[in-house]
Amino acid sequence: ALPIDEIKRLLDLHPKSPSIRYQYGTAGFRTLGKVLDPVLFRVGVLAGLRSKKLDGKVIGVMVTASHNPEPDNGVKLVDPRGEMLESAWEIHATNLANAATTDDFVAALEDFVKLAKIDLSKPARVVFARDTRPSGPALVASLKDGLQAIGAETRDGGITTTPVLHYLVRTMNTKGTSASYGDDSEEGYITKISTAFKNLVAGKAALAPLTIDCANGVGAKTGQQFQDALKDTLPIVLENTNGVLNENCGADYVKTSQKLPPSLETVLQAGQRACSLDGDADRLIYYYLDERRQFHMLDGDKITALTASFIVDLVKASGLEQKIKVGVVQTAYANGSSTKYLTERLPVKCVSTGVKHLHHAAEHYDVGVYFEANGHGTVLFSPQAEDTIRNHKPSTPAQSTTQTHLINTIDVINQTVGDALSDMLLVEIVLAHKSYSGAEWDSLYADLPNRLVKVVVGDRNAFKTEDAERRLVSPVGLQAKIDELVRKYEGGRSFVRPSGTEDVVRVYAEAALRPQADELAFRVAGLVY
Ligand code: 16G
Ligand code: ZN
Repeated sequence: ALPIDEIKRLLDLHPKSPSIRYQYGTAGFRTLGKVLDPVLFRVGVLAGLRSKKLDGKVIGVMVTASHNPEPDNGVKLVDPRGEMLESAWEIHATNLANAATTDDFVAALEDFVKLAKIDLSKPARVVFARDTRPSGPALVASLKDGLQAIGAETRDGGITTTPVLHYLVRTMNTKGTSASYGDDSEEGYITKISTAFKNLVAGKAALAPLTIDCANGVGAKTGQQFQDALKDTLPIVLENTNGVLNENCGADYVKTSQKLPPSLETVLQAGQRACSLDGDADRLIYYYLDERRQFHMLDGDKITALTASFIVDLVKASGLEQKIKVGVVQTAYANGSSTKYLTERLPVKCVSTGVKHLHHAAEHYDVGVYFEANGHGTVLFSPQAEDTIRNHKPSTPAQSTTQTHLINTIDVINQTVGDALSDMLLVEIVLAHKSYSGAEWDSLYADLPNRLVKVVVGDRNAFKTEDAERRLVSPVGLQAKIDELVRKYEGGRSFVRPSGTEDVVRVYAEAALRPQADELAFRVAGLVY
């Protein structure tokens, strides 16, 4: 049975204000850090139950609010293979978080245990970590109370990136099995990835220094570990390592404002490439300054184009073309030029925004490359594809070399979730192999000018979409008006969707020319408002 008395005693230390309603959304619970204390306790209990439900497999809990401002915080659960929490449980997380009183919570818990058929005699194992936010330590203390209340065996991953936490979950669950994903420690993570990186760039021309904007977040810490591990291979310069989190810097700032972080203006030289991480280091945006110090952004779509073609080339050169099919997953936010470029070369699927949709769709390919335009993404190798690659008998020395490259590529990539630093190293590998500068990479295709605006509306739930969020079905009649507007713009495309993380509706527009893209976005926003 549930340890009711212990749960009640500890829960009373974390009372919930009746006026706040929490919601487990696309990125878990996310709001002001100072109102999250009761949520963390309840998430601790839920994580324990999730582990029991899965026969004692390790569940992850990450305390972060990613690219949000410093006062925000959040929490999300990670399932045993390092993937997002099964969506059917999101509603239970929301219910438990909102139970008003101690008695309500215990009643909700008992109902849930019955409904989900959870065997309480099973063990519970949970690993947790947090980013650098000031509200983190107190929230972790609340989480630990929740884990104690349900009797979970815990491991504190400390202060680390979201992708490292995902890696820990996967490695703890596969330890000592044939599916082992590496050593279950942060050092294991750094060693696995940096070793594969070194193997892949061995013999290539010396790499030019790479500047990383760490968003003043936890990526600075992991970035430094890579800096040390790669000191003889890739000179890394870390910027924005301890100022205000995500303020005027970071991947979200760069992608949204389409600008260089002001703090890099004096640091970055013409022709030099650099990249920005977000606050928990699971998003990556590259850029460079041309000779005239003009800023050029290389976003998630450009990363897809670069890395997918690299993998396709390796597969071909290894003689595996018939056995392994590479495909790409994008969302409606993918630049139209990237979709055109990729569709001419590979199967491309468009899905709704949010990692769980992309990840799931990517699993349907032998090798699935997915990046959101905002820079979150990774590459997934199906278990069969991995076996095929590892067991392939090359018929020439050249095939043998590329096969080894493919195997190392698998090890550089964090397949559990988008990982800015691992993705960054993958990009560096491709640039080294192709001898590309930022400009050459950029010239794979030319981005269509685009604009994203947010609109505050009375009720964002009135906006319902279909066709991977590319068309509105409600409010009735609005899509027809958007279509009519879009037809007036050369190369025009626009869509409207409710945000999953903010109380707004987002409008995206692109067109052949910059002023037209801006105008279309604002005119569509005018229709929505
Ligand atoms: C979350 C998603 C991200 C998505 C973004 C869209 C995860 C882990 N993260 O940050 O993939 O791009 O939401 O936000 O799924 P929006 O719904 O507010 O536009
Ligand atoms: Zn993030």
